[in-house]
Amino acid sequence: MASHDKTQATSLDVVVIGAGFAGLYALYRFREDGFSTRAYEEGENVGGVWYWSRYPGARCDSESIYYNYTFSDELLQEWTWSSRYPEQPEILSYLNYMADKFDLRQDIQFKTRVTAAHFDNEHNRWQIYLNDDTSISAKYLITGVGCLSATNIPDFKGLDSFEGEWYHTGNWPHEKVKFDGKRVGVIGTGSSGVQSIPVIAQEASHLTVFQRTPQYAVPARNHAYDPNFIRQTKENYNEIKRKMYNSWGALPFVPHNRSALEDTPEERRKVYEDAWQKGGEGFAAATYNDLLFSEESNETASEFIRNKIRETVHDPEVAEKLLPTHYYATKRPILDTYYYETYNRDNVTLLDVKKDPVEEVTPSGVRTAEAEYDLDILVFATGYDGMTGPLFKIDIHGEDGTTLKEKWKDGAETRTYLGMTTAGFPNFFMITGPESPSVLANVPTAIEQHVNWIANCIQYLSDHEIEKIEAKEEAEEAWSEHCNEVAQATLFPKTESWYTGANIAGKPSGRFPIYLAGFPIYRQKCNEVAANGYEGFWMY
Ligand code: N01
Repeated sequence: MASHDKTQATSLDVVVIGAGFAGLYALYRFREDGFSTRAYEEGENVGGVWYWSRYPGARCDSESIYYNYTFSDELLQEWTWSSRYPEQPEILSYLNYMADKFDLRQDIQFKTRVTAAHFDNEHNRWQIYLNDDTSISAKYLITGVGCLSATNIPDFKGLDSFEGEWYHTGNWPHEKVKFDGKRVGVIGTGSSGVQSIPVIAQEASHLTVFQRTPQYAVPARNHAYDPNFIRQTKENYNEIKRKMYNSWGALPFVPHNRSALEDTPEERRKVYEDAWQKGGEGFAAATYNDLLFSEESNETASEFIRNKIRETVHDPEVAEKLLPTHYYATKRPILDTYYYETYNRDNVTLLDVKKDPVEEVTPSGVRTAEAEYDLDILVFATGYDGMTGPLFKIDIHGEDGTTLKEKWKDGAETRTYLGMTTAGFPNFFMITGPESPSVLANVPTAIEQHVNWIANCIQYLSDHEIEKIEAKEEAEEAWSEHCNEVAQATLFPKTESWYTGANIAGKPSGRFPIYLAGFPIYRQKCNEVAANGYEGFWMY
């Protein structure tokens, strides 16, 4: 506790952790509502995940015209996206533009990590500890730490001995990493691997891909936006926004209102082929309405993609290694740009490390059970300790001193009320927390909905001179049960993924941590709780 002693005599209404999409909007909204607010951000600048993830080929997998804030008409009209799926620097520029437009930087302390937060029962306030050995007191603590900000670097024996360079995609250097003439290894074939592999392959002298689980990828078909399309979009943003807020994933897609099994094989092939040619997230979201519920329906989409892989990859043995077997979209669906085509290059080797596991990293490369691969650069595209990982990086103590990590027992027993609050942790709100739609909704929209709900709640508390709000245990238990029941009716829990925590060695896979009933139902439930005087909460 010595590092917590130099207490700063500063006191605020609200402390926000993070200055990415969530933290920036939270800071804006709470400040607009008249609450003294400060955000703390570990990075040197705004952006959150878009600040850290600078790996080659990094793009978003939601279309840019939807993957933005909708709270400000002015911002919607002023900002123009260049393309359907712009690269990371453009998204980072957008967040910088937003921060400047609303003059947010003056209330953000950069290069500062929140290490701990303790609820002070006597004064009903949070004491928040920073890595510069100071602390600050706030009535409300809001986390905007994202669901995917705790990087996962597998504990490979010998990594310290590696004499080349190594990087994780989620913590990429600001300077360009030069791959030309280098022997490069990429471990991991999720979204980050699938995006970076084709780009790295073009530069490296040789690329070795260490694949544990093959994935389904659908072409992104990125393209520059036509000025007319942009004009129409700007003219119609109100309607687009209405559709987003009323669709399952907070994106304006409407699936065919029928099961994949109601169509003949020929009709189905046409539906999938049209979606494949359009590319993008519509393949999962705008084809059939039961792909995530029926094993048989799911298999029709899975097999369609497997056939595309077989057609694309010239060497049948390599194609075979790339064929996924899990239910399509129960791991995060991936958009790609020439991913499968990359395996037709002479300078690319694909390894199946489920069959031939990585044994250790050596000074000169990677040794698997069967062979040794000499490498100059090793890229970990090995993902994140998702959902609870970013929260567990902060030592958060509730009203009886129990930490969030203890309460949730490393994720096995995650319990929240509405995915925003948890019993025993008063005046504490999580933006896109576990058991909310979070990463299975369009994230900026999910963030706006959460921040607006929390801001209205805090305003209510202020208006009614309430000092403390806390989820009731029975309300939390009911929400967690409901969240899990909804998930169990889908195919998601049948697949091991970062959603379930199965990607992290030793992390227990507990209840499914994402609310799957869809964004409109979720919004309605949140609104009902508020309309009923914050039903399910103790308020003092
Ligand atoms: O991480 P992942 P990611 N040995 O967990 C493998 C978002 N995102 O950074 O599947 C060998 O998906 C692991 O194998 P397996 C998006 O939500 C979005 O790619 O666990 N391999 C897997 O292949 C996404 O879903 C965008 O068997 C190991 C890979 O590493 C989420 O972030 C871009 C291993 C990790 O894949 C995470 O994506 C990037 C080991 N010990 C990210 N440990 C866009 O918007 C792990 N792996 C486009």
